[in-house]
Amino acid sequence: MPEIVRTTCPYCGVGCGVIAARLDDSAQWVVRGDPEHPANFGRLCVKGSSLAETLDLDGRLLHPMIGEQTVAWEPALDLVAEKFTAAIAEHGPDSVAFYVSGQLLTEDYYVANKLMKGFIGSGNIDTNSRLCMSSTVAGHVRAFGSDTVPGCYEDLDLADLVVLVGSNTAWCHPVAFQRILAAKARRPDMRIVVVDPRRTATAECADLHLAIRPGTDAILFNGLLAHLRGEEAQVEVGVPLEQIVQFFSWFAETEKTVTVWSQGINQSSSGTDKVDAIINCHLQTGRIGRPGMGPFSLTGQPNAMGGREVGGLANMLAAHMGFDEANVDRVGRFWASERVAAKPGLKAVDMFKAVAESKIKALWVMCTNPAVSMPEADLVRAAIAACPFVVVSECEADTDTARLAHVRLPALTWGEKEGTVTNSERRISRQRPFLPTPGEAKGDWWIMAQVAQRMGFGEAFAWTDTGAIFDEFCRLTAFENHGARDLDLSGLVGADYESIEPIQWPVREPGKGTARLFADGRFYHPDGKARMVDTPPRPPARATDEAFPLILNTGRMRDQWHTMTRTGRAARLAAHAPEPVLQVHPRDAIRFRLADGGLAKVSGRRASVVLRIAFDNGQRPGEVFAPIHWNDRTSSGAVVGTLIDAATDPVSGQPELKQAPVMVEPLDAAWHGVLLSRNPVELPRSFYWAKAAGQAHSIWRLAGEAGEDWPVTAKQWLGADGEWIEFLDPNRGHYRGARLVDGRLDAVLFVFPWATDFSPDWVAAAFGRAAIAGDERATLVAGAPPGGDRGRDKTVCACFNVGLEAIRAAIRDHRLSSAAEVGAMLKAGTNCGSCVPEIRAILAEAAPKVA
Ligand SMILES: Nc1nc2c(c(=O)[nH]1)N[C@H]1C(S)=C(S)[C@@H](COP(=O)(O)OP(=O)(O)OC[C@H]3O[C@@H](n4cnc5c(=O)[nH]c(N)nc54)[C@H](O)[C@@H]3O)O[C@H]1N2
Ligand SMILES: Nc1nc2c(c(=O)[nH]1)N[C@H]1C(S)=C(S)[C@@H](COP(=O)(O)OP(=O)(O)OC[C@H]3O[C@@H](n4cnc5c(=O)[nH]c(N)nc54)[C@H](O)[C@@H]3O)O[C@H]1N2
Ligand code: SF4
Ligand SMILES: [Mo]
Repeated sequence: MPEIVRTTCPYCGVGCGVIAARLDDSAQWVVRGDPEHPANFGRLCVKGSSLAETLDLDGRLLHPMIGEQTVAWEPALDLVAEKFTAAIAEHGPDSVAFYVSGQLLTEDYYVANKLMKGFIGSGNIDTNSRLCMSSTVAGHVRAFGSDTVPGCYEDLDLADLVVLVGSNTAWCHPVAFQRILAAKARRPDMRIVVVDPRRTATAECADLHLAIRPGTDAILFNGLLAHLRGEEAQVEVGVPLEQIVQFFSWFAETEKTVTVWSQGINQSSSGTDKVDAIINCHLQTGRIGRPGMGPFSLTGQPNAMGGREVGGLANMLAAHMGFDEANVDRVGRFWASERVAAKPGLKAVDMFKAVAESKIKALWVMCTNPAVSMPEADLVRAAIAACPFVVVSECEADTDTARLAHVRLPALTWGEKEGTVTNSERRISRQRPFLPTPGEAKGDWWIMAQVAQRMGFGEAFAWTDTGAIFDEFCRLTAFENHGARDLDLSGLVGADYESIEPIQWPVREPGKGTARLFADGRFYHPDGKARMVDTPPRPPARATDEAFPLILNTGRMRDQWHTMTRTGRAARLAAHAPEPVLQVHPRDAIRFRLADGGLAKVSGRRASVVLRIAFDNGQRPGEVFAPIHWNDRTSSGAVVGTLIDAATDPVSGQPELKQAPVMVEPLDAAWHGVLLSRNPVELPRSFYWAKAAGQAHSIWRLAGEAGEDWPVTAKQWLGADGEWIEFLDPNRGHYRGARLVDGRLDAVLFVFPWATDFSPDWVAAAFGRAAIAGDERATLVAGAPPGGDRGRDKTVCACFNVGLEAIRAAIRDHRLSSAAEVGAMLKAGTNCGSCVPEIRAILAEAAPKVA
């Protein structure tokens, strides 16, 4: 019997509908876009379309663990309840804390919030959305009186001007970006402006790219506001005046303008003001809530919005209600609890400071990896390690944070769990399970409800399924609402949970969602009006100096998700960026003696990381960029959060993650290596390594400072038994060794005396084979593929595995001049489209030579 399950992608806030299908029990699941889902109409980006490659159970946490001991659920839940109860009894409710995530489902999130704020009676629940969306939440509340996203994706189709600010939409919200490009293809007069210090893949597609000095967005948008009011403005943001004039006049003359922003705005010590500086320009022109126009914050995580709805941020109570007396009373009556928290709790940065100061005696981390993703990650790690009792709910057995836990609780994850998520346009969609429950794993809501019952809050946590939780949440949004709160799901109360179709809140009547708000000029401040907030520009909190002369900007790569626990499983996704690199302008490279492809030590005040240098002309001189994804499981030391001070926005508490002063120095290695192995390898010494997924193996890039006796070292790492084929040139520092077990390739190590982007694709392919023929064995250590070419290339299109060289050759040989022509010839860019901006950049680079 064919099985088909409609669900939602677990990655970004675009919230694409996904169909998982298989022909019968024995077949593999395949995943494709849901043509009927209004967020994507069938499209998926490369991460979404690779989901089926991430479903294996390798490395999953399948049983509760106390320390290193596997235990049954009963003792684990009892211990958690006992430790939290004891801490509360001895030190009060504010001595415990939950740190949760925008990747929890709404039902999970609701239970977490109800338990902490409703029954433990503390506001100490905060979320990784503090690092992500909190400046936008605060900016919305100041301007609108509510945390409301006024518009929807259709506005991107209808706009005549789309301004993308601090958003690498092409890589981070690819399906929304495809929508913008499709609109532009239909209506070439439509314009795209990108405001980003870097020339990103997004900027490659823009009509105008303002590569502003980091942190100057408020100056730019205050200047725009003055221009719109017919006033003079000084706009010194590090770009030529003509470009500013061009942007201002396009904005002034284009009624249908959407301004999209994300982390380049939010992750700032003045993020809330920057959000309001953008909103001010839309309020000034009345461009809000009408088709094709509005300020539009793209949410990052799949359920960042759902978390904001239930009240997962420490400074909100529940369901868009704050901590004023009337709301505390109202929520208390709804939950039938007399202990509802009466004041906000600790925001993420302050929460981990309180952990460090021993004020938090019991901490529960769910569905997030703060040991990697927090600023001052080194201090956060030390704080968690010293906390008397730490619980981590995870689907992975080993993460940088889980390593520090006293108790690890196995959570169901995407494909297994059930609930709802809300995307960037306020659209609620179902996530539905299609895989069997692995091991003893349980839904996050179930785990918390069990602990709540053991803490004595039984009746309030007695649900038997997620549908009942969702219904309770909908009733809370409707409770004594009378139009006073934007978040109103009264039309979903009593709905058939199984068959809920994607719908945008507010839902005041069954089946009737709301695409846009505020077109009527009514907002949620008591007087019904919006507020223009004064937003005097402030520079980033930390300035460069002689010791730390460069600004480190951090963010995302196209094909990885956060700390790589899911995307890191797919070989297809590893190909685009197999190592953590530091992007550096060639001018800075000269200044700091850095070589393209060499290693460098990047230092902040307390810590340093090692990254590979990549020259990039799209970087502004004086600024470098590093990805956030690599962690202690995938690298020897590339956690960029350790370099960043936790300077926060005074209103939102969001930390400044985009502008950190650093020093960069070249790192001379005695040797460089590439290691491929079918099995995990414990690398015994502290040198540089970064690990990536291969098809049937993993691949490590290595480097070390001291020479090795390679035939000996290789066998220490990989095992001396089995059959070894080796090549050694001791004088020139080359070594190549392959280990076969029962005729099958087990591991290969290549060592070079210099840095190289050597990529042994022909050896990688050999891992797929059951046996290696005798005459083929020598090619394993040949240092070049049988054909002769050294096989060095960079994957551009991950869907069809098309490399940079093939695209360059096709452009050159066939005089191709558009991404569409490249697609027609090589298929590159024709599936998910994520690489189209890169193909355009390759075309641009080739253009003068063709002409
Ligand atoms: N591939 C991929 N996609 C993702 C994610 C992922 O991990 N991988 N994560 C998801 C999540 S949770 C989030 S929050 C979103 C984030 O999505 P984005 O915000 O688009 O991604 P980032 O790379 O963090 O940063 C965006 C841009 O801000 C720019 N920037 C830095 N400083 C400034 C500045 O001062 N002014 C301006 N105007 N720009 C600046 C950076 O150069 C960068 O290009 O992505 C989501 N989508
Ligand atoms: N320097 C710097 N730091 C940043 C950012 C930046 O741009 N620069 N961006 C920030 C932003 S916007 C974000 S959103 C954060 C993201 O940072 P994190 O939230 O720390 O990153 P993830 O890897 O998404 O962590 C999710 C964890 O949940 C686990 N998990 C997956 N599914 C489930 C489930 O169903 N239940 C449970 N219990 N666990 C599950 C995964 O295995 C993983 O370990 O990083 C922030 N940190
Ligand atoms: S754009 Fe990609 S990552 Fe985001 S929801 Fe859609 S398929 Fe998933
Ligand atoms: Mo995020």
